[in-house]
Amino acid sequence: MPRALITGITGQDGSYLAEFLLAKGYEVHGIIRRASTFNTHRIDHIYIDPHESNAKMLLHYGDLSDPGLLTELIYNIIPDEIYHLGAQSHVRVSFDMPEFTGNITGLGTTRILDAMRRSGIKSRFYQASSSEMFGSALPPQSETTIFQPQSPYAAAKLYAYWLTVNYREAYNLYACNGILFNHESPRRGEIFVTRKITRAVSNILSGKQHKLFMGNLDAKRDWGFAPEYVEMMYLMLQQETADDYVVGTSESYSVREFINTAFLYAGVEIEWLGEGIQTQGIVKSTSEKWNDRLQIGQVLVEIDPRYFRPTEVDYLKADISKARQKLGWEPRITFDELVNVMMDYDLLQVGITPPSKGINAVVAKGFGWTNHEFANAQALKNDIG
Ligand code: NAP
Ligand code: G4F
Repeated sequence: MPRALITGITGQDGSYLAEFLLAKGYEVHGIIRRASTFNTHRIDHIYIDPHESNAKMLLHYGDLSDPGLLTELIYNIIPDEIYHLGAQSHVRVSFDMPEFTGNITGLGTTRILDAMRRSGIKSRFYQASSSEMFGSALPPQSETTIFQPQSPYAAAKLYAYWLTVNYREAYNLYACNGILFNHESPRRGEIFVTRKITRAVSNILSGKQHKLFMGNLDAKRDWGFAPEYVEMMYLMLQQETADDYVVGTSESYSVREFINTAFLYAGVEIEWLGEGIQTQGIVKSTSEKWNDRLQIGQVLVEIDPRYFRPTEVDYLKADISKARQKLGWEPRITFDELVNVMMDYDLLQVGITPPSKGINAVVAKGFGWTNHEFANAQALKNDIG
């Protein structure tokens, strides 16, 4: 039975990857941080008590700041594959905590690679590199684009990227960089922009929130569906030789377009007034359902400069030619389907029956294994089976 070790197993990607590898028959080991409250909600549904003979997911306490422990874990587990996803992953926060971000997001990778080198264990290694490393480089960005990082997070990821390349060349390790563009899902952390928007739309429609306060509306991102992207992580480690790959959709949309699409799916048309920090998103029209809750002209979106970044990444759009050619990568979930599935989930959380077009689309395209998010939703049970 193949054995994998995942750092960051409690995160968005770690949870999907764990599910994916368990379904492939792997024994999955994950490193989790001790917290004063439970932080395992994304993996609770796949957890089986280790005393049971069918328990294939085993969790170990650890931290990326602790090299001795990482070495011990790798030495004892002897994983065939290591997926290094753990990081301080928020770009805005990295400006507030630059040194911490360097320590965890940058040096964390060194600690794992060096644990592999010192223990002599020949695991295959995946580094969660990021399109954020391209920074101000013009789109479309590919494996050969020159990196121009614009944040402490991007600089830390770039250091980790080069360490991965260096250990591959210096010590002949099977080590890959997946340079992944933004990928989202109902499990996305609540302070990343997509989830902030889908939660806010749902909260506004249920009367729990009055307005959505935003930063830069004009930044453009190449947004894909996270469960698809973890399949690519796995594929990168199954090749004959280790290499680095860009993974994205090759389509790009602005934050403003994301907001429009999310509101519209729920039955609210947004019109934009003003410019810069005076920009406002108001209700242009609504479906009948919201007549008693929203008024035409009501302000739903405003700008709060607190959410601006000291330096911004304006435009990310992937050139996926290499992954397409060598890994057979073809993104399956469209931008609209992604927004829809996130909206379906967040509407359910506030007790609103969602249109369900999103969940039906992802199930129809073979992502039935993401269904647990919707398992308690009576309204959807008949649809998703
Ligand atoms: P995420 O949801 O923020 O998850 C980050 C994970 O890292 C969590 O499990 C977190 O644990 C863990 N972690 C943080 N600090 C740690 C530490 N000191 N020691 C051990 N574990 C620690 O991130 P994600 O969206 O799943 O992304 C996964 C990886 O891909 C990250 O490295 C991210 O930078 C990178 N990436 C993400 C995207 C994207 O669009 N999602 C794109 C490119 C690259 P807790 O749960 O305890 O906080
Ligand atoms: O959702 P975001 O915070 O993601 P960002 O900065 O692109 O980083 C994410 O993707 C990277 C891959 O490129 C990952 F490496 C990284 O770990 C993370 O997953 O912000 C997206 C855009 C930015 O331009 C930001 O300025 O949305 C803009 N934005 C506008 N208002 C906002 C907000 N972002 C957040 N988080 N909150 C706002 O209110």
